[in-house]
Amino acid sequence: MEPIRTIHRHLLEQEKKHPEAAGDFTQLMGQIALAAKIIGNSVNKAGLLDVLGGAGHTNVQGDAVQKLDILANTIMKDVLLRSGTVAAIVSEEEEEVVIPSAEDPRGPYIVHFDPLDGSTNIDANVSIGTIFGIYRKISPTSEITDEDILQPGRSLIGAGYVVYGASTMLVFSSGDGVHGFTYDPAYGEFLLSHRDIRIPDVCKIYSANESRTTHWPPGAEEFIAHIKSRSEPRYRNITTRWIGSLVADVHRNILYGGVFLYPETENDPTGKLRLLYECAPLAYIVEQAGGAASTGKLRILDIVPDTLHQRVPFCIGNRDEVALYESYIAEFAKKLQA
Ligand code: P6P
Repeated sequence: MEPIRTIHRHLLEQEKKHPEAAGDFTQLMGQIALAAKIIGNSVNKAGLLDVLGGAGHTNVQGDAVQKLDILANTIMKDVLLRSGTVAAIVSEEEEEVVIPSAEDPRGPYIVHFDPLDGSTNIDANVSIGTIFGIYRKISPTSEITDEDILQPGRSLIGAGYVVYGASTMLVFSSGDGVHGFTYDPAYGEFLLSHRDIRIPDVCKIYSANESRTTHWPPGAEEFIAHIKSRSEPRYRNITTRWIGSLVADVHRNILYGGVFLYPETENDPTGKLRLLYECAPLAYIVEQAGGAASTGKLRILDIVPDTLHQRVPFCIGNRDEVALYESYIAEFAKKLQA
């Protein structure tokens, strides 16, 4: 049996590979793990606390906010802003960038996060998740600038997600592979359970909300029809799975092999999912696991954001299927122009 390996031990061993490291990243990840434990505890008891249901208002996106969204956002903000490791944070639940108060020490990192994604599933006890991405502050002064906040995903120095499901699992990468840690309440620790996760080179699953196919861009529906047809050995056993919870759908597809698709529509011409704190961190993770992520035209990690809450069309999973999706979008765009 592999020796018990806590996330903290893993982080310290990763830190040793970087002689220049001052320990801030280890401290930051430790605080994110703490926030995940606290949020997981509330999620697991949600049915018993007065945290189910709507909070009675919408967020900056116009999405109905759930009470658990607010709780998770408060926990993430409090833990990160007091950690002494961040210069600023961006949250799905915050309209503007948030910086530590004058009393709290600042650090070298910028953290983007979606505190609790999939909130429409909370009341039905379906898996939900937290997503985070970590950048270095790059502007020379202590001021927080767009240069610091609107960095492309290729500048990420770490990213990950927490999936609150049958167990609470924290999956992250700092550029040296993707590793999964499962929370063990007996120890109160995240223990290494999935070392060096690689997306299998089989497309067993496709994930899309097919109630919207008629609104997708030309080529998207034809892509799904291609892989559904099972006309190639690669797709012989393909099936569809749609939880409607981004973290859960992407996590499953990384482990089993599959592709997730949320295209733009005529009503949402830039798609539904957010670049900074949903698509870019997940794209970083999936590329580290051997997969790919695209808008259908652009590599997600190459997009330089224009605004904090920018949305993008999203195709993520097996490298071959993301490339195939891009070819369908390109082919049908050409047909339209002809
Ligand atoms: P739809 C949840 O609301 C979310 O933001 C993602 O977690 C999920 O993948 C997507 O929206 C589901 O969208 O249109 O199928 O409800």
